[in-house]
Amino acid sequence: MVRSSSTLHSDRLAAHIDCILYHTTPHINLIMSSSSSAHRRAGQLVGHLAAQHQPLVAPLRAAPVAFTKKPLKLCVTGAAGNIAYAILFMIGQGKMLGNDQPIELRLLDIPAMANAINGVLMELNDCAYPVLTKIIGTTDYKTAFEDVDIALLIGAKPRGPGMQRKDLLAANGAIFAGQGKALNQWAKRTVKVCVVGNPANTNALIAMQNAPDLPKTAFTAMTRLDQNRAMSQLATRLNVPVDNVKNTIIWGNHSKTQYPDVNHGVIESYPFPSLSSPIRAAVNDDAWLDGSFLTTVQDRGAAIIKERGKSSAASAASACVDHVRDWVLGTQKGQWASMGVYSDGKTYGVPEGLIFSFPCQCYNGQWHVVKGLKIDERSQKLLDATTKELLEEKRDASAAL
Ligand code: NAX
Repeated sequence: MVRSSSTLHSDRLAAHIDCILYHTTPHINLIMSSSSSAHRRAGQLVGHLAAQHQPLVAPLRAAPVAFTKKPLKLCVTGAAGNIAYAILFMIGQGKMLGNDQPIELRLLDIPAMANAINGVLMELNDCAYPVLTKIIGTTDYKTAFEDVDIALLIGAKPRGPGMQRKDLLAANGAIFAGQGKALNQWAKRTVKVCVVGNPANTNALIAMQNAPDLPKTAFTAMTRLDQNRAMSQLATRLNVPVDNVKNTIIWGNHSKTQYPDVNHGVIESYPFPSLSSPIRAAVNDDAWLDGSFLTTVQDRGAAIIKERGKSSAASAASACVDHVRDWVLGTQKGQWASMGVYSDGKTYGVPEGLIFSFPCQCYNGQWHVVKGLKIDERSQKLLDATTKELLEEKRDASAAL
């Protein structure tokens, strides 16, 4: 572009004005509040400079940012635990619902953790996150769940030494039955519930069964961490950005029987920027996809405990952020999110009445299972195995309650 000498001259002048303004702006503010004639002169100066070079003056006049959205009430259970210690700060940073969405946070844990909840609350306050317009710590279900829009049911009883699976199901069944009843009584009728606490699918089912006045679609279990783990394995294997890996699916239970399915996914911009390739073709190694890829994703939780000495916390928190964000704000066009949702008995042969992970698309605040995918014989066997486990968990949980 050819620029005239007068344009260059005015650019240089503008740079000088920038410099003057940068150094004098705080001073001008000070004068403005101290004397009316100085105020007038300073006002004229600012007006004059503003007319010449708008951007730097504009912030002087900018009003404080006001939220235009109504606050959402969001409850996190297990608020004194590890996952909560990561997710609460992500929520405060606006990563779940956007930084234009004010949130009233409720932190729920058991009475023995009352001091710990208070400590977390103090730290959240100290972060001075603008989106957190109110934070309440509580051990009481009514305070936690009243009028709540979103409930993240993270708190659960961990498996103790020598604990049988049916004991674990019984202990958690009691917690999630109680929380289901409390949500039924207190929550908004449009509440969205994401169950993270294990066994997540069956806990979500129990909560749902105990909330007959809420729609079944309100209850979901988190399998997004498994999806993210699968995407990351594929991206590493192919040396592509993880965002290029689309539509991997987690079917079934959040457990070792889950089926991470790559048959419907693609790698975008692979092998060339203008092309997309089916994942199987891109990887070109079925033995790996059907072998160590599968077991790595299925066993990832245990592998992290082995290395870190503690279970996944930040990655679980991040996945929960992804789950809720997609549910509330929508999945991107053509993209699927794996979510444990209520099975209606008409989809992919999964019997009615389980919380089963399916590929979903979300829009208008609702999830919709992606229908019509072709399931091959090998995949069907894997779907059957995870269905069988969920039916057993359901039976054992009902027997224990
Ligand atoms: P922590 O043991 O650190 O924290 C659990 C918290 O829940 C504790 O503060 C405990 O006091 C509280 N709690 C127990 N009963 C409660 C109740 N009735 N009401 C409210 N709070 C209650 O566990 P953390 O590492 O945070 O994990 C939480 C749960 O997530 C566990 O069940 C864990 O197995 C599960 N996970 C689920 C994942 C998933 O992908 N769905 C992955 C990560 C994680 O393993």
